[in-house]
Amino acid sequence: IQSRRSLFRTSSISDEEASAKEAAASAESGAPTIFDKIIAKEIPSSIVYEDEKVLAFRDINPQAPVHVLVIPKFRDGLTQLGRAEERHGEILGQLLYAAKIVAEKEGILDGFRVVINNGPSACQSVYHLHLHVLGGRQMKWPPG
Ligand code: TR5
Repeated sequence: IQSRRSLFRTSSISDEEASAKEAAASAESGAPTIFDKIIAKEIPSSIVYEDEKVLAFRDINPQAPVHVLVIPKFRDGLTQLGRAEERHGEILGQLLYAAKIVAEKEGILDGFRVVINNGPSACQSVYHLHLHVLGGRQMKWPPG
């Protein structure tokens, strides 16, 4: 039964699993991510909102007409939500509030979704905490 199941698995799902696991493994080293270069403006991005502690920019591979990533400028150990500690409470609140500001700026306050992918089984690919703000189309539930 197990092998029949694997036969029916699409290759894209196993590719996704493999790259998610690879990303998680490299995150263990604490190495900088692509988002550090975006924060340092070494790589251009389409910035929607910025303040002293938070940066919000358009996702390069949008999953909805509005797809913006909200990140802390200082990662401070927050590679993923599952690594959060009590001391991160303030920045976590600021990120969530910035998501609301983004939704307002983008004109989707009446309906938007905020997503955090945590770890390989949620397909997290960049190990610098980020909120996805998605909207501009009808969302479905449950998500995939
Ligand atoms: O999969 P998770 O939840 O970790 O989300 C990471 C997100 O970062 C994905 O939605 C990617 O599309 C997005 N991403 C990856 C890169 C990138 C980006 N968004 C904007 N600009 C980007 N650059 C320049 N390079 C990326 N590798």
